[in-house]
Amino acid sequence: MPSSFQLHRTIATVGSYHNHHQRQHPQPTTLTTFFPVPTGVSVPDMVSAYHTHNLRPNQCCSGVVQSIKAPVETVWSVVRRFDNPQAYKHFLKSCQVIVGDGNVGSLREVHVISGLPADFSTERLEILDDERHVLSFSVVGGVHRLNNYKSVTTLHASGNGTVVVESFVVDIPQGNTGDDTCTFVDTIVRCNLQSLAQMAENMATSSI
Ligand code: A8S
Repeated sequence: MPSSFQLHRTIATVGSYHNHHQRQHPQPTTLTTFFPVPTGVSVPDMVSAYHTHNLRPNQCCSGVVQSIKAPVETVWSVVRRFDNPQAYKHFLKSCQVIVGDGNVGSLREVHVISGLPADFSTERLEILDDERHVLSFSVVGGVHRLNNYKSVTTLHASGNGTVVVESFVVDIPQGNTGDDTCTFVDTIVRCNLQSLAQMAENMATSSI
C-alpha cells in the first residue's frame, strides 16, 4: 500500500478530533496536544510535527481534513496567496496587506461579511513553505471573538489528488465552552476547505 494512501486513510478517519481545556479544571501552564493523530497511530513526521500545538489553559484545538481531486501544486497556488484569502474563504469580503509583501512576517487585515460575530481581523503570516506546502498564520488583532487564533495548513499528495489538513488553536471566549468554540471554528474551516476543493477541482478540470 503506498504511504500516501495510508496517510489519507489515517487522517481521514480521525478528522474531527477535538481537544479542549476549560478554566474550571486545574491545568499545567502548557500542554502539548496532537492533532489529528491519537497516541499510538503513526503518520508521516511532517503531519504530526506541524499539527502538534502547545495548548495554554483555556485554549482549545481541532482541525479539518479535506480531500481534493486536483494536484498539490494547483491547490497550493491558491492556498499560498496570503494576500488573497477571499479567493476561497467566502466569509471574507476583503483583504489588504498592511505590512510586508506576502512573505513571512507580513500582516493582512481581513474584513468579514455581515452576519458573523466579527468585523475584521489582523493576521500575521508565520510559515510559508513552498517545498513542503505548509502555510500558517496567527490572529494578532481585530474585532472578533477568536483571540490568539493560530492555524496550520499542510497539503499532501494522495494518488492524483491532494489531502489538506488544517488544524488550529484558539482561546475559549469567556462564557463559551471548548466544544462550542471548536464547533464554531470547525464549521468556518470546513466551509473554507470545501470551497477550496471546488475551486481547485475547477482549475484542474479546465486545464486538461
Ligand atoms: C480562517 C479561519 C477562521 C476565520 C475566522 C476561523 C474569522 O475570519 C471569521 C469569523 C470570526 O468570527 C473570526 O482561515 C474571524 O480565516 C470568518 C474574523 C477571525
